[in-house]
Amino acid sequence: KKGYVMRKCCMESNGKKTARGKRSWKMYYCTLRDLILYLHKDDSGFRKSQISDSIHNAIHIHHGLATKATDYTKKQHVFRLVTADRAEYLFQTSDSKELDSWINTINFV
Ligand code: I3P
Repeated sequence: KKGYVMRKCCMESNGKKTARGKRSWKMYYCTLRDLILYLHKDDSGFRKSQISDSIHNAIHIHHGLATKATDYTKKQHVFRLVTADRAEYLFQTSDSKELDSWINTINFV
């Protein structure tokens, strides 16, 4: 699965709250492949200039869980992703269909 999403970091991999100044929403082109969510600046994919970016932003979803972020009311169509190493992210999708699709793809991949 691929597509543009907005992402906000909430917790780092140690379960510690993400530092102030690093909790803003950013747009990424997101690709799920081999249990890894790659976040690129745009859909030009694994272009050379983006390789370090995408590795830096890769999220391992094995033993992670995606759920609708019903408690987050500032934006619509948001899900929360908690990873096995206790990092936590919010992702905003374009509509409710995309929301369900991302959640199901992450949880049942
Ligand atoms: C964050 C940015 C986010 C905001 C976050 C801020 O500031 O304004 O949009 O999250 O609030 O810390 P910065 O750009 O300096 O990282 P919301 O959009 O969810 O309010 P937070 O501190 O409550 O996470």
